[in-house]
Formats: sequence, C-alpha cells, structure tokens
Amino acid sequence: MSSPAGAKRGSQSGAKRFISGVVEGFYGRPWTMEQRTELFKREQKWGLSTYLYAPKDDYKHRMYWRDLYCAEEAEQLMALISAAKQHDVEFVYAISPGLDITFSNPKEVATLKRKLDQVKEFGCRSFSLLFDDIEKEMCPADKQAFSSFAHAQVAITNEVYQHLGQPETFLFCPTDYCAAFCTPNVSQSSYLHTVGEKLLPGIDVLWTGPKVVSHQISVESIDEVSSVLKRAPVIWDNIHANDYDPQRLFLGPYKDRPTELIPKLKGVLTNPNCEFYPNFVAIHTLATWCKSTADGGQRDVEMSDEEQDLCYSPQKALTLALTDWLQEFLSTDQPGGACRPSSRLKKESSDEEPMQTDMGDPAYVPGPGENPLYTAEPLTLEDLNLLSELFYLPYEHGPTARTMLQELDWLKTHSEAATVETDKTAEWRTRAQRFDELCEAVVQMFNRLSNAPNRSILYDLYNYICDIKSGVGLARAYVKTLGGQDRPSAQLMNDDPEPWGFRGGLSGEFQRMLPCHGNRDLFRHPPMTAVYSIRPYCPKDKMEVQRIFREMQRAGEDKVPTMTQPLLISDGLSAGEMPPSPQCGLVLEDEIGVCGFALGLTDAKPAAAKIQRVASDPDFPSLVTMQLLPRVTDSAPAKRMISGLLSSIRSCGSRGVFCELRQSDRRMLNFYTKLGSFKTIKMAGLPKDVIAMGMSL
Ligand code: GDL
Repeated sequence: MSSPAGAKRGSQSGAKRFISGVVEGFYGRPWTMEQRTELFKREQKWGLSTYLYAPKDDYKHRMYWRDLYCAEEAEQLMALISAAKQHDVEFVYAISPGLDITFSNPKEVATLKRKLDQVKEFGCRSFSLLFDDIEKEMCPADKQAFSSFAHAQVAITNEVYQHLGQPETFLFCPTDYCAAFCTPNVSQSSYLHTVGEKLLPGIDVLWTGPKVVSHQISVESIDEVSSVLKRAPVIWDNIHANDYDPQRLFLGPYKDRPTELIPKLKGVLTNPNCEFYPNFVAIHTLATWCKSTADGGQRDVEMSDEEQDLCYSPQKALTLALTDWLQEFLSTDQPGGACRPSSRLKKESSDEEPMQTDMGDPAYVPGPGENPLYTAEPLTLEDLNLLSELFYLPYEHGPTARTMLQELDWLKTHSEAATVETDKTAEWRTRAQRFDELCEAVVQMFNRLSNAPNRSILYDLYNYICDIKSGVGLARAYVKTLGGQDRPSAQLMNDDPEPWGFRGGLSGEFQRMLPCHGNRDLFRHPPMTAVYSIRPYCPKDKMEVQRIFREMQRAGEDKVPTMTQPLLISDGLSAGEMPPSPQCGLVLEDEIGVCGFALGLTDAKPAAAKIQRVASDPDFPSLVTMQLLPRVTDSAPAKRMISGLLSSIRSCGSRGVFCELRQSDRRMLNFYTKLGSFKTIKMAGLPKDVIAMGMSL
C-alpha cells in the first residue's frame, strides 16, 4: 500500500511529521471502541496520521479528570491504543482539567501527573492538555500565585510535559483558541503572547481559526497567530462539528482552507459530527486536502500519477469521497451491515431469481396472483450527492439546496401569477413543476437510503433525513396550494396542525421571537465582507440616527433640495421626534461607529396624524424605515436589519408593514424592490414622488 502522503510530508524533509487526522472533541455521546477502531482503519487507508482522544462528555477526560481508570476501562483503553498502533495511527490522549483545577496546589499537579502516568502505562506516548471552554476567572489562591491565567496554564503544561519526558507530540489547547476570543485581538492578546513566550518550544498549540467554527481560514490569519505563538499551530477544525445544533449535520467537503496553509501549519485535526458513520465525507475530504500541496513541491515519490493531481478541488474531493461511501452503504460486511442480504435490492439488468442467502427457511417466493416481493431501488451516487448538498457546511447550503430555496422564494413572491393569468404564469407553472421534481428527488433519495443494507450508517442519518423529508413535504404542499392544485393543506393552513407543522420546539419558539431571527439565513444573506454588528436601538442613539438621516437627506439634495423634499410619516421617527416602538429599533455599527439604522412603529397612525396624514390601511398598520451611510456597500447588513425588525413587529401581532420612499432615494427603492417581499401599495394622501411599499407578516 502506498504510504500516507500527509504523514510523509514531514518525515521526508526531516522535520516532525505533519499531524493530520481526527479529534474526537465534541460534546455528547462519545464514539464506541469499535467505531474508534474502524476510524483507525480508515485513517490508515486514507493516509491520516493522528487521533486525538478528547470526548468532552467522557467522565474521566474532563468532569472527573482526577479519577484513575478502573481495570475494565484500562483494558479497553489499552486495546484502543494498541489498535491505533497496529494501524499506524498516533494515539494522543487529552485531558481537560480546567473546569476545577487549582493550578497553584501541588497536590493537584501531582494528581494530573499520576493520571497521565497511568495512561502512559497503557502504552500511550503522546499527550495533550486542553483548556478550552472554561471559566477565565482564577480562584483567589491561583491569583496570588500567578500573574495571569496564561501563566498558570503554561506553568502546569510545561511541568507535565517535562514529567512525561518531553513527548514527541504534546498539544496544548489555549482558552483563547480562536481569534474571536482574543482581547482586543490576536496580535495584542496578552494571553497569547504569554503562551507564545513561555510555553516550551516542543509543545504545539491548537487553534480553531478566526472563530470557533471558522467559515474560512486564511494564510494571513495563520501568519499572524504563528508570529504571536512563536510556532505554527495545529488546526482543531470545527468545520464539520454539529454538537451545537441538533438539526444540522455536515456532509459537505473540507473547504475554504487554501492548501497554501499546509506548509504553514503543524497539522490539522478535524472535530467532526457527533454521529460516527456520517463522518466519512469529512475525514475522506480532509485526507484528500492533506495530500494536496499548493506548489506541488513536496510530492511523495510513491504516489501514482492519479494521486499526484495535487490541486485540491472541494467538488472533486467530494465526488471521490461519495464514490467510496456508496460502496460502504451497499455493503453488508461492514460494521452495521444488515444480515439480510442485498437480494431484496433490484438488480440492474438481471433476470436471475433473488438469491437465497439465509441459512434457515427458504426465501418466500410469491405464488401466481400473490403480491410481488417488494424490491428496493439501490442507492445511487446522485442520491449521496443530493444528501450531501442538503446537509452541506455550516455557512453554506449545497447547490441543489440553494436552488430549492431560491425557487420556493420566487414561487412565493410571484404567487399571484399562479392563479391570475399574467406574463409570468407559464414561467410560474414550469418552475413549480421543477420544484416539485426536486422535492420528489429528495423523497426518492430518502426511500433508497432507508433500504440500504448498511443499517449503522442509516441509523446515524435517520433523524436528519426524516426531518428534511418532512420539511420538503411541507414546502411542496405549500407550492401546490399556491398553484391552486390542492386545497390549502391541512398541515400548513390549519390552526391546529400536527406537531410536525411547527418545528423546532421551545428553542425554535425562542429564536423566532428574537430580533435577530433569520440573521444567519444562509441562502438570502451571503457572508459580509466587512465586520458589522447589529444591536438594539437605545435612546442614546438618537443623535447618531438623526445625523445619518440628515446626511442622507442632504445626499438626495442634488436631485431635490431638502426644503422641497416631500414629508414622510417616518421622518419624525428618523429625526428623533418620536421613539420607535419597544423592541422595534436596530442600529448598525462598523469599526468607525454607527452607520445605519432600522426603526419601526407597530401602529403608524399617531405618527401619520402628526403630519396631517392618515395611515388607515388595515392590512399594513405598522411602519418601518431604514437608512445606511454610503460606506456600507454590502446589502447583507440591511437585509439582516430589516428581517430582524420585521420579526419583532410580527411578534407584536401586527398583520403587515409599510414603508414610504422618496423617488429620489434610489438606493432604498432598489433595496426594497430586490428584497421581493415588499410590493408597491396604494395609500391615501401619498405626496407626489413618494412610493409606498407594503408587506404582509
Ligand atoms: C468548541 C469546543 C469543542 C466543540 C466545538 C463545537 C474547541 C477547542 N472546543 O468550542 O469541544 O465540539 O466548539 O461546538 O473547539
């Protein structure tokens, strides 16, 4: 077998080998010993070098870190460590004492050493101390003994490292393990500087990138942190971790980490989905990434020409992974494979009778006029591709999922074309039909998956595929209703729906009530280019809001002088003459300061009366207004603000909102038009050159 490319990288150049592989570092049920052994086999096959044992909710890894392993546990761990050796995988044992350790107490340090000595006796040679996700405040005794939290952690880590005889691999996870946690930032973080200066040079540092779950990891960001840490970090990658959201699973390829990073890193360990089997793609694509080099400079001489296609493409890596995964789905001799053979699967172009493979009774053969035996279509690569696209990556849906969302959005926005003949009616019908086909493909994929022989993979996926099937089913029924093909579906329109008609439980309920609900809509809002924050409006923002309002008014002066600009109902709100309704104000800030606002009134009547207007459309009782300084070139923050504001107004029980826009305000006119959900409406007493747009909630 050819040698692992990732592992070879270092040994060829004489440096320590590149650490590549998996960290079992998530919250929740740890993997079983069999699953871990299966993991080692895969790592070996795919050329990954390392496994970091760090299951957060394993008793003796974190909460009861002081307790030694009992005989039975010892036996299991020994077997595991030796299985890793057998498969040429480096087993790194991690311990997380940070929840309650007193760093300054020598007894505590002795306890930690004793625990790691025990694991060393099991045959383990590589270790790690983790200080992630812990309270930063030191206890009074530690405050007296150490000048900072970093000093306390580094002192104990250095001591343990030396006690264990300076292992070849020794990893340290800082408490500030990503840029977002550093105060004020990476280059000025005194915590990271202490780690960089005081941590012994043989110890490597784990780092998750710009955030806990990093969308992208740039070369510049790694240069920056490496210079502070005085060493290249080992990435602890949470790109496929799903322990923070029970509805999400990540089956997309390893992505948005340029391969130029490889020579700048000490290693990459992925902390993937809690469910073991669906991690096939996460680990396989990471292995492909590790084998790629940006410059092709460090090729492994033993690699075939095919393997030497070193330019990493997430899409190609995904196809490679799914092609291999398909075999595993169809296999019964894998762990979890059903005893019933694949004889019930439809065979392609075969006239043979189903083979009998059960040892007991002969297979049931239906007689004439009896029901034919149910045979399932076998799972296809397209099915797996669709599955991956529906459960793609934390910041991105796969292409088919995006298409489905876009199509549904379009069908909803243009729903009048479905029932009243317009120039869009034919297009509406074609697109509705196409949407229906996409939904049907999901259902078929679900059916074929449910019939796949390998039950272990299926059981890990089951909740997720059921959930998506049900979500797609609701959307499909809704489109049929829009098209007048179906009576309004009982599930959708009924005010006493089945429980699957309102999903997400109490947590979903809470989210829908928050002003930022919808902020992370992965399909509408692409990631922003600058860093903005949206926060609730408070009275001290009045002057800033007024300043932006005036500035934008002046900006429109080249078209119409301020004095002659028509008066809008919302002007009083923007000018600070009246406050927004409670929870109906948001301000946008960038690094310079306040740069935009979105304000609302749940009842627009009093504001209208102030300028002798009537706002009496019962369908649109509420009012919104928004302005952004020209330096905000992204439309994403505006979309986020408006969706936050609309969700607040909706939760106040309003039926609809309207906004008034001067025709000279092209930017806002464009914004609301593109948003799609606002439509031009007729309003009594609207001044000349003012357009009103409304949206039902
Ligand atoms: C974290 C935890 C990790 C968890 C992940 C995703 C690190 C270093 N620690 O912060 O245990 O699985 O987030 O929720 O990433």
